[in-house]
Amino acid sequence: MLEYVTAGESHGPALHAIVSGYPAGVRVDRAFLDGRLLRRQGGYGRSKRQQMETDRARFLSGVRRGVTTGNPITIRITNRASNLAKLPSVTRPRPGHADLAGVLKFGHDGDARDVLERASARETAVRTAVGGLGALLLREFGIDVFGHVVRVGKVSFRGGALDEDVRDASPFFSLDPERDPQAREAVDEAGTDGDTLGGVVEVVAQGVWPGLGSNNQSDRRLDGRLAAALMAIPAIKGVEIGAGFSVARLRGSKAHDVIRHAKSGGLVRPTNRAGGLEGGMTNGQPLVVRAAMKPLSTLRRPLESVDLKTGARSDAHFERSDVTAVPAASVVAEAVVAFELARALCVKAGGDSLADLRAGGDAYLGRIASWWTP
Ligand code: EPS
Repeated sequence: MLEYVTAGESHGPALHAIVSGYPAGVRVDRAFLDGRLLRRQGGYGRSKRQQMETDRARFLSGVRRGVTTGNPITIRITNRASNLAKLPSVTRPRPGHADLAGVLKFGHDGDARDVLERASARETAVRTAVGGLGALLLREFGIDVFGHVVRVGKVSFRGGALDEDVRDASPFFSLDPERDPQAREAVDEAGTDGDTLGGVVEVVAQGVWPGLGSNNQSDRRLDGRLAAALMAIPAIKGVEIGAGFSVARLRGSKAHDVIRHAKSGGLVRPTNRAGGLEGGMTNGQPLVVRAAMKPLSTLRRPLESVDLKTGARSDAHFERSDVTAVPAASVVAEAVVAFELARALCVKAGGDSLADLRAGGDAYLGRIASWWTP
């Protein structure tokens, strides 16, 4: 079973991930992975920390001569800003951050430093590398996972063709260059006010086989796994699949995607309100998921809090932070979706190696070819 754990503090020496169950025989395209890490560091509204880091994935196990071996894979990303021992105590918890709940949970004598070091979204760097491995596996099967930003604060971006060049040229990783200046203005205004902005990201996966995930057990439903993976990105407060919350307003007759014979053979779904998932399984349509990110909780103009050492009413702690990290969240969301899809594909096609996966995949796709083709 494809799975991973991560370790590392935001200002410790490095972030690590161990990925197990990854098939042998996949060429590890370092430029592909590092490109994603670089993209996660980008986007308008990021703090100076990103200028201090140059995130690169190094492989300490599970890869030989650039190809995965089937052994557990260890990834390391070095932190350049690794001054943990010198950082001050944090006794004034930030509303919205892990600080308060973490101190109550772990103790730490009223100091949230150890809590926030692990809660920091810096950890998503290594999750992006893990998801990149998922995306590499999917790419072998012509499955493409594309993340972009659809809202920053009150500015919504119109959708367009899923064009990497357009997205990557946008300071917000949007597909709507006309609206980027509006978003830039909103971020500048929030920054001047010592405030922060949230937004919404969307991930679309194309070429996905039907039948990934399962209706059979709750923990194998892919909609549930995707929602859990997306909600587990720091600051994500809501997840939608396909038409999402808006489908609740519709009658059943308007909510579902009818099934028709395609002229070219096979079946066609003229709409995709289900977002490519029915019954906890992919249905062969593009997968469409969205995640809503709250505004970051570290405010230069801090909110009201209480000093846990003295008990006095106090302004919350401030340390360097982004005005917005929604563009980065779109990269992380893309990564976690890719990992979940890769995991589900390994379950469906079976096999410890890429060759076995191909054989399993070919047999399956051959069996359903009169109904669905990639
Ligand atoms: C982040 C790195 C962090 C923060 C941010 C995300 O770096 P530092 O703490 O050194 O400034 O900029 O984390 C948060 C927003 C947070 O609340 O923890 C990163 O690499 O994404």
